[in-house]
Amino acid sequence: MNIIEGNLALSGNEKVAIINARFNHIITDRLVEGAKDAFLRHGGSEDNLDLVLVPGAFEIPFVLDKLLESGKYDGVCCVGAVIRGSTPHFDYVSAEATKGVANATMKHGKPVTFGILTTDNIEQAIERAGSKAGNKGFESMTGLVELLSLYKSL
Ligand code: INI
Repeated sequence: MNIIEGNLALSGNEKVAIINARFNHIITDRLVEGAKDAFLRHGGSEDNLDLVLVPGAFEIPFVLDKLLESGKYDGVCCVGAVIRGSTPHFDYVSAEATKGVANATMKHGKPVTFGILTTDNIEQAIERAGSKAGNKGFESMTGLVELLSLYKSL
């Protein structure tokens, strides 16, 4: 059986963007730190890493679409934190962010990863932003590194 899979080694030439939603930035800034750390640890060059800031997770898909359309990036890592409140707002924002990221990814055929937390409360978000449940930004960028490698062999 031929197994086709990516590895976790970047050449240093890959051009990558992180899109970060500023909403809940106490959390999302930690996700960016994790994503940057993963990119550099796997051999990425800081000069080839751009950070694009948007107001909230709802805006991530529109900017993702533009970045992929530009042809400047080999892949994009999306991070954000949608935290449930007392109204249905959470459901709309998280659904649009999820659907929108998937749609833009399918449209452009480039590697994109989803590091947008959707949590019931701030504690769950803190746990996933560099404390007891790890750092989802780091995990999301690590996934992107693997996909960048895999796409070269597909
Ligand atoms: N945006 C988030 O990224 N996280 C949230 O938890 C959130 N909540 O709960 O309101 C949120 N709302 C803002 C939204 O993403 C848009 O920026 C805003 O509606 C303007 O379009």
